[in-house]
Amino acid sequence: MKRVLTIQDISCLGKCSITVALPVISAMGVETVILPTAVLSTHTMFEGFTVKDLSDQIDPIKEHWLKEKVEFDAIYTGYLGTIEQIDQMRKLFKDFKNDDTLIFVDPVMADNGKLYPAFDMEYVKENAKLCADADIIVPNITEACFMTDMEYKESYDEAYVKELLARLDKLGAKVSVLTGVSLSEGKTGVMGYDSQTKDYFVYQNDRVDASYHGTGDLFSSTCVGAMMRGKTWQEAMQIAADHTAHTIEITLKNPAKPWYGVDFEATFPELLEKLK
Ligand code: PXL
Repeated sequence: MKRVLTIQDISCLGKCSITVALPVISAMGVETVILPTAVLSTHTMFEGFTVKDLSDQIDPIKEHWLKEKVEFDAIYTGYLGTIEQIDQMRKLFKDFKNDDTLIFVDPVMADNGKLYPAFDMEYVKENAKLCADADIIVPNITEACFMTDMEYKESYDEAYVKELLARLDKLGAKVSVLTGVSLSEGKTGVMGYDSQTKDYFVYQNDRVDASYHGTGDLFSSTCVGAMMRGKTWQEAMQIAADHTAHTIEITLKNPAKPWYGVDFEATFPELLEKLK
């Protein structure tokens, strides 16, 4: 069984980051080790959330694992809290990376043209540097614009997305994938670029007119899980895009109308079906 380390916050209530990655990747048949960067009462879209930074735990936990000679098939980072933690990630990648370790960086920090409340441009710059150490990065358009100093646009064409991918590629990751890319009316999905083969990859599915927190984390977790189950990055992106869209559709049918996260608990059977 493959073993993934995922490093992100625990938002106790909110269905995002670790509370999505751990159940989803585990359910996909992959051992999931967690390293929490902070504990929050809720994700940061709630008002009045509490935060306990766990930066001082990262190095001792890492040292213990090194002593135990633990190895990871993939390291997947998501929402980190501070610049210091980004620096800690660079070191941790070096400590655990071997020729086969997949480094998957989701530079979670912004959406819909805006940075999340906790972050500033210094944080953006450090995240851009972290991308250099990654095999795959999966920013949304907002995060990519911040990291590459490109103007954020709500409506755009393929040339804009390709320019954004070219700029992302310069950050140094092997594969750059933009999420939330809409290349025609009523569609949304991903567009990726492989710096080694120089190939583009586009996948679009029907756009569901709703936005929920944690969908990026569901997408990334599904991708990592699928790659660990032997799918190529392109196959994994397609599975993850379909699975995220399907989960949003199911959530929209919930009469309780959840607002802070998607009903990913309801769509595991379909996810496992997609892995067959
Ligand atoms: O899903 C991204 C995310 C992760 N962690 C925290 C967040 C968010 C998005 O708002 O606030 C704490």
